[in-house]
Parts: sequence; structure tokens; C-alpha cells
Amino acid sequence: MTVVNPGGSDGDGSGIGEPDPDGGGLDGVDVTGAAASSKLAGELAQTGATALRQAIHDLREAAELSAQRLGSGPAEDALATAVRLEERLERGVDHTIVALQGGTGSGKSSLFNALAEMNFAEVSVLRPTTRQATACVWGPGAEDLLDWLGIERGAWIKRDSVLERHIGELRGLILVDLPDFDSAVDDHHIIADRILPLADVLVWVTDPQKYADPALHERFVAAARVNQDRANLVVLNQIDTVSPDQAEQIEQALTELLVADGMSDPVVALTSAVTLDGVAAVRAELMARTSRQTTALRRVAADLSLAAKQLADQTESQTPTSPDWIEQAAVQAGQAVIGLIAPGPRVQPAQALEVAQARTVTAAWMAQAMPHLTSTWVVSLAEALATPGNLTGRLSTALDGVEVPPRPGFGARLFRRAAADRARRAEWLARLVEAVTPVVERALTGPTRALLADRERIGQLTAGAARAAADLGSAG
Ligand SMILES: Nc1nc2c(ncn2[C@@H]2O[C@H](COP(=O)(O)OP(=O)(O)OP(=O)(O)O)[C@@H](O)[C@H]2O)c(=O)[nH]1
Ligand SMILES: [Mg+2]
Repeated sequence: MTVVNPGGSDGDGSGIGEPDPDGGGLDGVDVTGAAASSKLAGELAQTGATALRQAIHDLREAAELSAQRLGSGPAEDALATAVRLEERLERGVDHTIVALQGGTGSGKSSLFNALAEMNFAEVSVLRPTTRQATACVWGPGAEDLLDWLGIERGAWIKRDSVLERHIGELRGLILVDLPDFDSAVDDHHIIADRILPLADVLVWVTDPQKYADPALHERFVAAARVNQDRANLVVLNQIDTVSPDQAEQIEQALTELLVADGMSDPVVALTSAVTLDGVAAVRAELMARTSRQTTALRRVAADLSLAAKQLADQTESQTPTSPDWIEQAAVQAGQAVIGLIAPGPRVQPAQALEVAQARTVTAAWMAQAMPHLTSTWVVSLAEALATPGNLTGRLSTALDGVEVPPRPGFGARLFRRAAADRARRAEWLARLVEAVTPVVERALTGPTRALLADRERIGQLTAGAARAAADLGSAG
């Protein structure tokens, strides 16, 4: 078992920066100024949370609309993200969830104990050791979040006495030690994978033996793609097991691997959970992130922005729509129907529209619509339109009450009769147009307009959510 020395020297070999000078610590000389700036930060966090809540609500609405129109596929992830982020915000953003993750034996639990300056997490030479998530919480009021993380009562410890070292700077930190993600025990990576998306900051812990492990880098690539900010804290632990020269070489090699993984500016900290070298610097980095207050908000904003963009891409909702074609298509469909039910120049009772004929009308409609739709939406439109059988039925009902105009009297002179015949035919066509137009509207035009409106709404909602998230991300 690792012996942690709470009062031991915290050498700093990490290269991590110190906490922000305005980072909410208790050491500030200008107490009034510090209180005011902390109050302001609190208010900003509140405003940010309110804006984010609305943006998450928009994402959820967009996902639900997308699910109705396109099936659950593209919408499922967005909906799950919206629910997760809503749950996170409901529990407040005063806490920052930091998760230690890595392969078995890298020293996550040892580092957890070193950072917390206590022996709470189980450390052992047996592999794997940690079987469930364990947490240390600084300050009060985190029970809801711990429940949400699924960390049981006996598996977390609270440090909220004013006498605790660093309590001022670490207040609000929830440090989570996770089971490994690479041992043969399935439950372990399942637990880790469940909690990782809920964490605001990920600390990747590796060691001189396993720093090039593909399992680590695969995960890193995925995380960096999703959120650079969140992935950006990597700890090379156990540096006491190699010479300083070797440590430097490994640090350089690891940094190069991280850049190859897609990280633009990786931060690698060197630590030893045994000698405590570098531990203070990692703690300082966590203090900085915890005191920012907006760390959780920024993380929510980043996840939201990504989910909104993915949903927009997957639903292809941004395609600009010119609705003019619908009016033209409606006129053409009406004319086509009239041509089928009242063929030739004679005025006689309208024929029933056969189902096969109705099919050609809807097919022509689809052909007109297709240049204006991306492939995902074509299927949805085909489903939204009335079926040929339905179109036939609607038309027959609409035509039931339409009477053929009476013939002109025989007494009229020939040229008058010709004019009267023309007028009669015009009158007949007008009656048919009047009967057919609402049927086309209900069977074809209306469903098409509703579909395009939904598509546009998804575009507006997702763009709005991404914009709100970006505003918040850059303000943090
Ligand atoms: N020399 C040295 N040994 C360390 C260091 N950190 C951890 N160890 C030892 O490495 C072994 C594994 O440490 P743990 O903290 O249990 O590792 P873990 O990452 O939590 O492992 P799992 O819980 O199995 O995922 C233990 O024997 C520790 O004492 C370190 O910085 N230097
Ligand atoms: Mg462990």
C-alpha cells in the first residue's frame, strides 16, 4: 500500500501552471474585492446556466422533431445528451467533477490519495484493484451529484472542515477515482464508461511502462475529438521509477503521441504518488479549474454544441428551402387530377380516380420535391403524403357534391350555343378546381409544407443551441 505523506514536500516537476490569480482562494488580500468578484462569477454562472437550459430545451425539441420525422436513429444520441445535460444543470454547477481514469496499476488510486492527502481509495499490488467508483468531495452540498454519478454512500468521503488544508481553493471539487478501463474485468470499464461522460474534467493517468498503450490512445483520440478542453490533462505517474533523463524522454514521446491523437496543445504532468513529486502542481491545476465556477458550464456547453452540430448534420436540416416550387407543384397536381377525372373536351360527370392514376400523381409530386430534399428527408416525405388509395377516396368524397352545369337551351343560335358551351365547360372546370384543390392541399401540399417547416425548425433549434453553447464556451 502506498504511504501518503500529508505533510510531505510537494516537489513540482510537472510544468502545469499555477491557479488563476483570481481563482477564488482564501489568500486574497482584498477580501471585499474577492467577495464581489466571486458574487459576480456566481451571477454569471447563474445567467449562463439559464441560457444553457433554454439551449438544451431547444436541442431536445429538435431531437424529438427529428425522431418523429426521421426515426430515432440520429435523434437518439442528441436526446440522451440533452437529458444528461439537463440532469447535470438541475444539480447546480457549483461543483466540478474531476475523474481519474487510466489502465490498471497506473496509480489512479494512489494519486487520488496523494491529491486528497488521505488514505481513502484502496491501493494494492494486485491487479486490478479498484472495483467501484470512489470520491472525495470538498465542501458541502454534493449529495445529489454523487447520487447521479451512482457513487454509493460508503464510497465517498467529504472534506468540509474549515481546518482542512486547501479547503478554500478546493471547495466544490468532486474528485473521482475510477476502476481501470483495460483489465479483463468487464464491469470495470462499464463503470468507467458510465461515469466518464458525466465528468467535467478528465485526468488521464498513465505510467512509464504503459504510456504508449493503444487502449489509452484509442480512448484519447475519441475524447479529444469530442472535447479538447476536457481531455487536456494527462498525468505521467510513477516517475520515481525512472531516471530524470528517461522521464524527460518519455514525457516528450507521450506528448508527441498525444498530438498524433489529435490534441493541439497537450498538458503532460509528471508525478510520483510515492515521493509526491508533481502532485502539488496537479492539485493546483484542479484548484484553478474548480475555482473558475464555469468549468462545469463550459463542459455542458461543449457537449451541447457538439450534440447540436451532429444532429444538424445527421438530419441535414440546414438545406435552404425555397417554397415556390410547392405552389407550382400544387397547380400541376390539380391539373393532372382534373385531366384524369375529366378527360377530353366534353362536359360530363367526373370519372373516379383510379388508385394507379393516384399513384402517378403522388409519384410526380415526389419527383418535383426531390431536388429540394436531401435523401434522409425523401423517405419521410413519401410517408407523410396521402397514400394513392387515400387520395382516391378523398377525391371521390369531394366530387360527390359537384354537379355538372346544365346544358344551354336548344333555342339559341349556333354562335350563341358555341359560346354557351365554352362557358359551360369553363364553369365545369372551375367547379372541379374548387373540389380538387382542397384535396391536393390536404393530401400533398399540406404534409409537404409541414415537413419542410419541421426541417427548418430543427435547423433553427440546433443552430440556436450551438450558438448559445458557443457564446457560453467563449465567455467562460
Ligand atoms: N513507485 C511508484 N509506485 C506507485 C506509484 N503510484 C502507484 N504505485 C504503485 O502501483 C501499484 C498500483 O497503484 P494503484 O494506485 O492501485 O493503481 P490503480 O491505477 O488505482 O489501479 P487499479 O485500481 O487496478 O485500476 C501499487 O502497488 C502502488 O503502490 C508511483 O508514483 N510510484
Ligand atoms: Mg485503483
